[in-house]
Amino acid sequence: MTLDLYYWPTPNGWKVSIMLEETETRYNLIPVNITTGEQFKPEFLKISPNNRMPAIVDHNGLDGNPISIFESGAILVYLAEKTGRFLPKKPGDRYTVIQWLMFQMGGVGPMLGQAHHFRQYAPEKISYAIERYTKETSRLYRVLDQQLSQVEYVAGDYSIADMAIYPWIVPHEKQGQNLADFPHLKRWFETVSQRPGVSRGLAVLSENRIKNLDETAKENFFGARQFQR
Ligand SMILES: N[C@@H](CCC(=O)N[C@@H](CS)C(=O)NCC(=O)O)C(=O)O
Repeated sequence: MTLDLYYWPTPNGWKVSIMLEETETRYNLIPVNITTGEQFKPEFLKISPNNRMPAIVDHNGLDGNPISIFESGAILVYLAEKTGRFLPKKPGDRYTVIQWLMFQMGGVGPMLGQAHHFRQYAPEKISYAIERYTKETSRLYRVLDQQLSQVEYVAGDYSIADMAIYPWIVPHEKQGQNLADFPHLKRWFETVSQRPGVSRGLAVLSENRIKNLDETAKENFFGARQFQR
């Protein structure tokens, strides 16, 4: 096996497990239990200096040399190039996909992540923050709904942009969203959910899905551990 996937079952991890399953790429799964602090291990930090998963190491990179990559968007582009799938070659189409992938990386991921944080994990209920991120999530859902009223998949054909966005729509209830309010997004969500590669991607280590954070996990995610280095 030449490709190592450093992974834990969260929306950012699923992006890559879905892509690997969709392309039927063989890989060696390396669990990084982020609730117990494995993301801070020196050997993992060499691959992912931002102490976040997912990350990959391809021992047989595009030029035959080993390569390691962190940031899920970069990993998706890399795997699309390696497999020749889900990222069109034609510049117009290619940049439509990259544009929606960046929309996910710069907007959907960070904002919906903050909605999860303030709605569920923050030790105090700060109504300003809850309202701000819940409304911003609704706004981003509306942008997607509008786009999906015109095209079947986010960037036209099914692509890495869908694989990046879909995992973040899975926990829509935790973000205070009702998919019935976004009919085109709902139609897309149900279509993507039915893809066998998506089901296989979501099933990877699904027994370890994070439900409630214990004190150790909270300390690892939000406490001094993040700022020690
Ligand atoms: N922008 C990064 C975000 C990755 C990320 O936030 N991963 C989280 C889990 S979803 C993580 O590893 N957290 C560990 C930590 O906060 O220490 C990407 O898209 O790869």
